[in-house]
Amino acid sequence: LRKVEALDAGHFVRVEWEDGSESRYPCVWLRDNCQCPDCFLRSAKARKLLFEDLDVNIVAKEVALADREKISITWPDEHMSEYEAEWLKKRCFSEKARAEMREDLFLPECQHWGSDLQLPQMPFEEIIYNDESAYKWLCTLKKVGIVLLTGAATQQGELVKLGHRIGFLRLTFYGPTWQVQDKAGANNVAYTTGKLCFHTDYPVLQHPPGVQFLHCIKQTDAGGESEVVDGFHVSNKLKKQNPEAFQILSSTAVDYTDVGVDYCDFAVQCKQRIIDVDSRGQAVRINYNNATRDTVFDIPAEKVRPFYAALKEFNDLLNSTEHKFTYKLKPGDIVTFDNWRVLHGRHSYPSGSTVTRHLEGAYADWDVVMSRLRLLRKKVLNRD
Ligand code: OGA
Ligand code: NM2
Ligand code: ZN
Ligand code: ZN
Repeated sequence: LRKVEALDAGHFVRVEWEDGSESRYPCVWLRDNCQCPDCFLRSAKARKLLFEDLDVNIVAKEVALADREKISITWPDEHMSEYEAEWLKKRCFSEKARAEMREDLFLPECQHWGSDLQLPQMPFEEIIYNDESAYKWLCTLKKVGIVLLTGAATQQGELVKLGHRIGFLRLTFYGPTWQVQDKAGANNVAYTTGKLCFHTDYPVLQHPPGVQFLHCIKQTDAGGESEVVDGFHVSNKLKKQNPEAFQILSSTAVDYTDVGVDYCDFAVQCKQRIIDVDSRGQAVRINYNNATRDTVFDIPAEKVRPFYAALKEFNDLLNSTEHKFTYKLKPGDIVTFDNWRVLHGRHSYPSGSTVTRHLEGAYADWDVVMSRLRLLRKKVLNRD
């Protein structure tokens, strides 16, 4: 830091850095983020200052450079605030600094793929015991949307270990973990030997699980292959090739239903758009499971056929050989994937009197996964 001054009648503070560049900070934000013990609870890294005690029109009364490492501000009521150079630099409001901070916090980089996917693989053991490997696993999961972990034991319980590795698993009505196998009186189409067309799990929940784990314990000889497709990539394609279909799928609220008994009894209902988009029209979450799409469809009758036509376009694109990637899980494999982005399916397999195929499944929330990723990064890269 080499200079600090108040601007705009005290509404802004401008600082000049050693390299000659500058940053400007709104005073209301500076006062709001005073780091003194009265305003900030250090132990919780959280604001103590109440919003009602903040004057949103506040101006700085006096600004000063304290050595070259921090600035101090005196407010009209004589309250004093100090801000360290490094702390300020990180929070610079320039477009570039904010983009960097955004990338650092949320890792928005997204590599789209089609049938050319090079399925990322890592040994299960490694990510359990090695922080660098675990960090790499989660970075790849975020960026590519899918990672295959290999060499897990061929018994139940490996996903509970994975849950402990990240923090905790997401409990749903199907239990803390759930067994995908042919079941008499199945309470879900997944628990049969039938084909599952491309879907995301659990769009019937208001906040569908962000991450899914499927651990192959037993695999059938015939059939049972897995398929995945990049839902964001296909959404982009749809938007280009058929903007009207994209518009319909990203605006129509589809009813989902799931009624039954498992971990406990349930009667879940939800409305979801099949392609969820952000304010810029970018797909941020796919909510599509044809099996749990409700018979109830709460839209005007004349909009029904156009909706089906749009969904057919999307479904066809998902299934095009250009987009889908097919593989077969081996006992000991755990596929981990972004359930908001990657749609998955499986081929049917012969039914019989004994269980010939068994996967254990579990969910995690992106909040938990990203939290672990940030902590591992800090540890591995030895950063603040
Ligand atoms: C599921 C599912 C995949 C499989 O249970 O939701 O997609 O390969 N299973 O059985
Ligand atoms: N299972 C696999 O949306 C769904 O019903 C997906 C969920 C039964 C936990 C299947
Ligand atoms: Zn203060
Ligand atoms: Zn599924």
